[in-house]
Amino acid sequence: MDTRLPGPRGRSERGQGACCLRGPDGLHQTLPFDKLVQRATEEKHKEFFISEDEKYYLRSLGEDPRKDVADIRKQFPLLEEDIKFPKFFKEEQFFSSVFRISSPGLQLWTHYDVMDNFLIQVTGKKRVVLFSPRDAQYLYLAGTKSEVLDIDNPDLTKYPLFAKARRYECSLEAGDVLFIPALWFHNVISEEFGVGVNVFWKHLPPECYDKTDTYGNKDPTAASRAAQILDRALKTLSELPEEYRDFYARRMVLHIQDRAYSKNFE
Ligand SMILES: O=C(O)CCC(=O)C(=O)O
Repeated sequence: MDTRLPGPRGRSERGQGACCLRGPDGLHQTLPFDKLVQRATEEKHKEFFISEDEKYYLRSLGEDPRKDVADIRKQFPLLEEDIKFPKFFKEEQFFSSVFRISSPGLQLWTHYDVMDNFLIQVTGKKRVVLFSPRDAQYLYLAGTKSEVLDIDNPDLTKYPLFAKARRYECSLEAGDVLFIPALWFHNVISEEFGVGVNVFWKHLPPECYDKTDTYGNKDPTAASRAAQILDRALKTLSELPEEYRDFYARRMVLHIQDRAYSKNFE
């Protein structure tokens, strides 16, 4: 069974209540919170949905996941007293705090978020592999995620450039806090049953962020607008015969490199 999950999947509805899980077939199942935690601690289950070695993952959400962001202090008020966020940002920069519970062996695919983030490990061990945003060209991106799922044994015939991506690896244990800067790619594997909390905050001026973003992973509005304009430019280029399209596309790439790449890197 493939234990790598495509990003957040668990859904919590209130601390003591039911958790909603999405199976591979897209169907939703609910499980009482204590049962979810119980199953997440087990490597092999007596009770399961699909297979005895299935993995469980809780990623808490806001009251209305389409409108509200997760704040562990609101959805799990009993834990509020226990939560003290590191004071590295102003209260008004706070975006979300996400409760995460994972089975041993659960792996989240490589992705980036658009906000700075503290990943706080409460219990269990986790391996985190990070890639610089400047290695994005080697990661075969589909949106915010990398298509290279098996980062330890990548298929280099399919993904030859991945060999050039430089990985930074660390191990988190209970009490450790990892700072994951915005745009840094991260791949997380829980080596043991794990409980953790994320804190995301806005380090850019608030107007830069997409107001409809409840997960902290929608690109800043200027980046999305620029991507739309680029799509229009590409459509316009497609009016040309292939040889011309290729020539002008290469000139555009050079123009972008010259005008928009930072001179401070490399
Ligand atoms: O630790 C986890 O379960 C996931 C962490 C993560 O993806 C994040 O911090 O954005």
